[in-house]
Amino acid sequence: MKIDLNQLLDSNKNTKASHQHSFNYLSEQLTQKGIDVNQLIQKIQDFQVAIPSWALGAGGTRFGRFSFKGEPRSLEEKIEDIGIIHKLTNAAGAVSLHIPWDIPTDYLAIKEIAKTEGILFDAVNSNTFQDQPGSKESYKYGSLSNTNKNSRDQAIAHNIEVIKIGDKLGSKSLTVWLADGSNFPGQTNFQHALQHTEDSLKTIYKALPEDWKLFIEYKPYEPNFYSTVIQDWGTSFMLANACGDKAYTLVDLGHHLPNSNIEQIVSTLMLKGKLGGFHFNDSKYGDDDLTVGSIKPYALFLIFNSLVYGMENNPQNPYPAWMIDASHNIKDPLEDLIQSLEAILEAYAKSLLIDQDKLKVAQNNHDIVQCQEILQEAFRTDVRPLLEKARLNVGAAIRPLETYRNLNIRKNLISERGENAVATGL
Ligand SMILES: [Mn+2]
Repeated sequence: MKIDLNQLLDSNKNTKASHQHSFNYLSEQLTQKGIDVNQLIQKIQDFQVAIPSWALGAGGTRFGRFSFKGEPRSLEEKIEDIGIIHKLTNAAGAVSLHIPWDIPTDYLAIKEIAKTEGILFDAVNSNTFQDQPGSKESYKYGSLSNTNKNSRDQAIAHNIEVIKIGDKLGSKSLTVWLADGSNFPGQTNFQHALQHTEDSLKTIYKALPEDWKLFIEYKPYEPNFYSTVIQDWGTSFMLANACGDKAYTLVDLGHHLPNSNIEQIVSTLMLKGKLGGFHFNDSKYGDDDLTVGSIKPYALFLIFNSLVYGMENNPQNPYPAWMIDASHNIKDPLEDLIQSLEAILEAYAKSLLIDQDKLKVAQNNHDIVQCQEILQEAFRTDVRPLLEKARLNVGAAIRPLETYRNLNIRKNLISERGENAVATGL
């Protein structure tokens, strides 16, 4: 299904007056503070987040999966769904493919659909956390870290295959997340597991095209519950350094133990020029993969403060690759993604409002109260009219979720694809 531009214009007509009213008020307030509102809106307009190919269908838990109606039945339909979100929000201009769940069958056709929808191919993701039908070796006891060389070699070959697939589509980076670890004390030798992982990653790294990056994701636990080989940012950072200049750490918000200071991790990595990728989600207990901003919006704002500071002050760090890594178990996946994008842009816009010069003075004067006031002044600002304006400027929906519902998009997808259409891959 395609969204007609006239439908968007019609929908915007109904909300334009109330948007204009709140935008004028906010714009005047910000201008009085010496903020360049147009520059701010341009930055919001430019911010693009990749949608992973596994996020368009209903996810599940280890207890079960409740499918959502009208799910995309092919990679083509997944990209069409991202196109719908992008038309509404102007913030989802990229797709991140999971291999082997979403291997293109017709590269030219896929590239054409993506081009029509204005979607770029961002990082490609390898999968060595499950055995594929017919595969010779098993990952039951690990992939890149396995004591069995044949399993390691198979996992290395898979990653190199993923690079080749991504290269044909125009991707420029590979994300490696390993499920490798152990469930019980004594099960593995920590040093051997780490050494094997480093050696395997170095072999994959050698296969990277010149202009590619390798992102190494970390996670403290799950699916293994005693130890994980790449358990934290320090291990990832160490491995990235061992690989070389094109290897970076990837931060996934859900991949930390409770109450970890993620904003500090971000700052450290950007200072060292090693934050390559970033996965958004929210969590209450562990890697819950909940809608971005649904649980800890203030933490997200503080993390964005570190990200914005790094983007403005650390030329040694590349522009990070943004992706939403959430799971939609009971919500319409497209509505959930629209909510996540809104939360991301809100946190981004708020952190752009922080008066960095004033904050620096307050920090140097050890005026802690003033430091907090400066941060919270930005956080308390309702920036939604700025987001609306950024969308209105490019012909997207002023209020994407409202428009999604008014246009009956899910109903249309169901009538096109059927009630029982289940997303491939998951
Ligand atoms: Mn992730």
